[in-house]
Amino acid sequence: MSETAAKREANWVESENSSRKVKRAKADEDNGHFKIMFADKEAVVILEKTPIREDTLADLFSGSVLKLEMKNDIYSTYRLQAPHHLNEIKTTVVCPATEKHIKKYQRQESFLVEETGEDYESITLPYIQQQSFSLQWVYNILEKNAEADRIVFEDPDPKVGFVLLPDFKWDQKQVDDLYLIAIAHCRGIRSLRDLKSEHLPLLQNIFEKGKEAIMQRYNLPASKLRVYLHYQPSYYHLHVHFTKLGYEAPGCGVERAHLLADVIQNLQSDFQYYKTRTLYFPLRAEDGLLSKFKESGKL
Ligand code: G7M
Repeated sequence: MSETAAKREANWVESENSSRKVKRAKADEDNGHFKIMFADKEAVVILEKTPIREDTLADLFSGSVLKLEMKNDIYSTYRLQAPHHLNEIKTTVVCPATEKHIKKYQRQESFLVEETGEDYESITLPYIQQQSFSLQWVYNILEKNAEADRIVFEDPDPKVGFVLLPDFKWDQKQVDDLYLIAIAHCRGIRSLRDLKSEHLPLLQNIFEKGKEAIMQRYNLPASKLRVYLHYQPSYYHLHVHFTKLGYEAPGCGVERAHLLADVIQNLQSDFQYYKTRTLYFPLRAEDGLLSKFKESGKL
């Protein structure tokens, strides 16, 4: 540890219904990086300020303390201290976190990789077969062992069925940042690269029924939705992202997101499209897959 290192400890109180659990949380600060430990297990903790909702504005203005910072002519800036109930921070915890989880959430430079069909077979596939994140959370959802009360829609068919539920990035407090994921019931489709024309009924079913369910539950028409797959995904089990158009969801840029409507059309015109195409995607500096591309002289 460097000379600037500091240790902080706090009680982390978890409350679910009426029960409260207290865990000891330790943060070791080393040159501005925090390593968080819960009960001596390494953890990733993601803290996010959520959007301000229009329906809370009256409460916000009447219940806050305003401190003037500066005033100049018609312009002034303030520090606003909001009441407790409007000052929550959405907190996501991964614990115990693997080294790979810790790297995933660290700020890192990215590099665009060009992957031919052959590169996928010789570099990417062997890597993801050895190194990918556990899919336990996905199976827990499909088997109703977790998040069952959050399911928005399910088609139980083993071939074309799926579960639609809020992505854990969405706190569901406002539709402005709506984010749902549809997880296919069938197993074994790792990513875009495994998709063939035989999967068209599954993809079309997810597209149509997912849009219908979102219209029914959130009153958002298809024209307000961005429906896409990631390549590379973080989790190699087929799932589709549904986000509100206009919300810049992480990973919705052209270098990572593939519109489901395009994926369907591409497979309709060429059943081998995703097996043979060169695909481009960003990888972060410490991603092991990037090292494999470098070792193969591809970068
Ligand atoms: O990048 P990829 O296409 O693999 O996206 C996976 C999505 O799953 C991301 O948008 C994550 O936020 C979401 N996600 C990851 N986990 C571990 C969970 C979870 O446990 N529950 C839910 N509902 N979404 C998750």
